[in-house]
Amino acid sequence: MTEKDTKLQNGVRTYYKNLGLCSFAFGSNSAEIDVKDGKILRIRPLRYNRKYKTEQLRPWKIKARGKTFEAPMKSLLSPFNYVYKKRTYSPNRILYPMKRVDWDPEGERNPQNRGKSKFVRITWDEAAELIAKELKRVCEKYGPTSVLVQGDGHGETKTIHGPHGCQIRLMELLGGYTIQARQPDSWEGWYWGAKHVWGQDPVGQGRQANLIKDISENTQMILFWGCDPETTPLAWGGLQASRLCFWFTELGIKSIYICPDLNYGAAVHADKWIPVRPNTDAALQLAIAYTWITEDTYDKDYVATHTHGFDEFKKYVLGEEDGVPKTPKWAEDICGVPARVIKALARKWAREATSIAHNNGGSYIRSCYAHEPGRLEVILLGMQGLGKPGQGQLKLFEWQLFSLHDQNPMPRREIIPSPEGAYQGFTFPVPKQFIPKTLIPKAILSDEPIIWYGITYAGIPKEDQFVQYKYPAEGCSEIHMIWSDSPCWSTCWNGGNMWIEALRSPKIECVVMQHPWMENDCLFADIILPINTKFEEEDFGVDVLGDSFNVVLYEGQCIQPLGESKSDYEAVAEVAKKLGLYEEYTRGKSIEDLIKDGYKQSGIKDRISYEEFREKEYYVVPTAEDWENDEPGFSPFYKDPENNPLDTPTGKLEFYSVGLAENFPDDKERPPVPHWIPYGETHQESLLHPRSQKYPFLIVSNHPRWRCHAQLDDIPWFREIPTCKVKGPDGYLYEPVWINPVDAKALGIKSGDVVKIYNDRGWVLGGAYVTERIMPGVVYQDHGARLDPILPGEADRGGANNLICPTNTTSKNCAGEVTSGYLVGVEKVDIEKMKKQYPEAFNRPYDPYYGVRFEAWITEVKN
Ligand SMILES: Nc1nc2c(c(=O)[nH]1)N[C@H]1C(S)=C(S)[C@@H](COP(=O)(O)OP(=O)(O)OC[C@H]3O[C@@H](n4cnc5c(=O)[nH]c(N)nc54)[C@H](O)[C@@H]3O)O[C@H]1N2
Ligand SMILES: Nc1nc2c(c(=O)[nH]1)N[C@H]1C(S)=C(S)[C@@H](COP(=O)(O)OP(=O)(O)OC[C@H]3O[C@@H](n4cnc5c(=O)[nH]c(N)nc54)[C@H](O)[C@@H]3O)O[C@H]1N2
Ligand SMILES: [Mo]
Repeated sequence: MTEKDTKLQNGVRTYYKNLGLCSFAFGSNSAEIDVKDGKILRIRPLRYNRKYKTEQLRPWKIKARGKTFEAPMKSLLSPFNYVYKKRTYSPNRILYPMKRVDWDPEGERNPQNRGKSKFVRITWDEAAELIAKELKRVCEKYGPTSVLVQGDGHGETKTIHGPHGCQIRLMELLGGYTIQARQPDSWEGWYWGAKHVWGQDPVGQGRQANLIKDISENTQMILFWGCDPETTPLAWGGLQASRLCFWFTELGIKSIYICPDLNYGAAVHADKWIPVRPNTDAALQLAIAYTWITEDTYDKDYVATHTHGFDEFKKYVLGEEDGVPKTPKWAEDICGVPARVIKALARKWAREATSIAHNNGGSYIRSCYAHEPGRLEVILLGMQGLGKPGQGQLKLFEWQLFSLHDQNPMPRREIIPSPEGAYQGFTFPVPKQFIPKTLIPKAILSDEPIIWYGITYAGIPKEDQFVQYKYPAEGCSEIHMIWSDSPCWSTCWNGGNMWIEALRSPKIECVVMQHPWMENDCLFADIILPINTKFEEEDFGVDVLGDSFNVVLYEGQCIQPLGESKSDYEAVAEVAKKLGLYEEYTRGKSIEDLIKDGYKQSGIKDRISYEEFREKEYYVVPTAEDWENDEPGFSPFYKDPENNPLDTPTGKLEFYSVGLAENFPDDKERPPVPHWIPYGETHQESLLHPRSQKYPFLIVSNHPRWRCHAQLDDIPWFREIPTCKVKGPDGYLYEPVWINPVDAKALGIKSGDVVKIYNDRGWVLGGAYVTERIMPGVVYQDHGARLDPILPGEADRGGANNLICPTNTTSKNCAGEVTSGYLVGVEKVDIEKMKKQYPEAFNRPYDPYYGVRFEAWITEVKN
């Protein structure tokens, strides 16, 4: 009997896996996977004390106001985890390598047909040979920097089988490459803005240590400002945030939600919902500051000792700079919040210990000029004494990011284990040539060199934002080949239609994509490699981003790889073999060697032996004994700013940014003191701009309730839910578009109608969902829907609204993405007429449970 057999119970073998969709080896959501007869039976929470004694784990307890909040003894999985077997067995899985029918490396390459022509099955041997040959050819002709590696993105949390960036290791052996540098998309407003007020490298969000205890004891009001604790923690935080919100209410803390939509968190937890027009928060914030200044209700002593440049800020707020006092009435007309509500909010905030809660900040920190509301929020917190008991900026998930203890608001765990020893995916070194992800289409399409500031990786110190970079870099080539393992740029980044144009450019001679599912950018590839899911491989994992405990896992192989699929690590290895670089690529290490390396460098080797770790298959890190002593949030700075300075040029909260003033003195779009900027040189996406006559709505494009970005759009259990998809009159399941009844009436739209959202960058369809949960003048459609092109580069049936979001970045000198809060028009569509107009797009083989069928894209049917 093998070791595995001895663990069978009723024919069921249980495996342990980290099911977060965060990737980069970090994740959360440890689960138990039950497997029977080679198939996944069910997915369940990990029981921490299944193999460890409860007291060994030292489960934390938070006691406040006579009540107790405790660590649960099982992981708090999200719906995304329970359904993941559906994703594994999805009919959209790519099960063998493929080649585009009219891409001939020896003859016509037909780049203009990418996204139109279909695919034909080839063998792994042929695919690896084709890729190796193309790599050699372009490297000889143009140099290795002509290969663009798209090796970033979220995805399955894999370590050895790194979901992204495995090709980087091979390209390094070939002498170089160009990397798509992923800008800090989750945190644009904090990164380009807040950092210049309070430092807080690398991300720009506030210090988190022990904030849950502090808030539980001291806070009277929490502002959930652009925050949905019932939705966005689902992807890799689980349900701890939800539990926390119930706990706050139990304690009598008031929950105020400030957002254009009554989001899912607000629907359950809000004491009050304050609807605000998308990306007009800066006006609201300025009016709050105005109220405090004119009513003399801000903390003057704190401002005197802890901040820099208040007078400059005050001048702007009072209208001494531009003749416009930023009164609540002034703000009302811009942001839609009645002046009396603004005043009431400002007064309550001045009276009560208030914290602001975020997941990552909401879509307004991913909109035009997002650095302005990002900076203003920190300034408001500062005006009331940031760091006083109960006054902080709380992050409701993604704890211990960048392996920092002070990023965790929950009781500290003894260690933050590291996956590094085993990790084979994306690596950090910046190669000779890189391009911010937001600028990739422009870089490819432009005949001139392009310039920007900052390396833009999420973890770079703020001083780098003052350094200018260029493409093509000195001594480097233009891009002629693309190798992507994250083929969802079109539905996830800024201006997908422009990206499609770039993919079809004759400059691009070869496009290789590796992915588990036939989706999105895959449709535009020349060669496709089939990738498997984490259930199909053995791996090493750590769980540190959420929940109650940190966990280290030996992740056994649950099932055999489906079809001919391989992991990304193995797929690149096939190409390495053809180039004679297999040994160098794997450094002679087996998977078992890498698991051992992972264990050795994870930080747990003095806590549990390798044998016991392999026997138990997971290790739970106990709560630190002295966690209650950790100083919460900004308390050290509040108590003693001289000895605990911030990481800013003056060491203080900079209402006037010294770094920005020195480096960009003439930047009207990010001046030293934050401003309300409705439009400017870079963006004209405001209702105050004449463009709004043509496109009279602002769109909110949130992180999807029922997906993780581009992931999970083919889950039948979700697709049945009315807020997941809206069934059109033609039976197609459209991506919902929320419209207020007032607007719906004016436009003659009712729930279930197919609508078109459009602007000068193209149009996408959606299914109308008429509801008062969205404020008038605003429409809401989640981001990341799966592409179903009507006219590639112009129109889409799937509802991938990123195709039509702005192509310009946050502002002139900030290369961040703008993906929400922009202008669109909305109208009802006659679907029968449209069907006749675009018969090819509307007659694709389709299954409501999964979406467009795999067969739509291939010339031969499977089997
Ligand atoms: N409209 C709008 N757009 C936004 C935002 C917004 O708020 N609104 N937010 C932005 C933010 S914060 C983010 S983080 C981005 C997210 O953008 P991404 O991180 O790019 O999106 P994901 O869909 O999570 O993942 C990337 C891809 O990896 C694939 N993948 C998963 N596992 C594997 C694997 O093991 N191997 C391979 N090869 N592929 C795998 C997925 O299927 C998907 O295609 O979107 C940004 N775009
Ligand atoms: N279910 C699910 N969970 C996810 C993800 C996912 O794709 N799906 N993605 C993960 C990733 S990568 C990230 S970065 C985080 C993102 O986490 P967040 O940044 O919190 O997510 P968002 O959905 O962008 O915004 C949250 C809320 O902000 C509000 N909002 C939108 N626009 C505005 C505005 O202009 N002003 C104000 N005041 N409020 C606004 C909306 O009510 C929205 O529900 O989520 C992570 N978790
Ligand atoms: Mo993100």
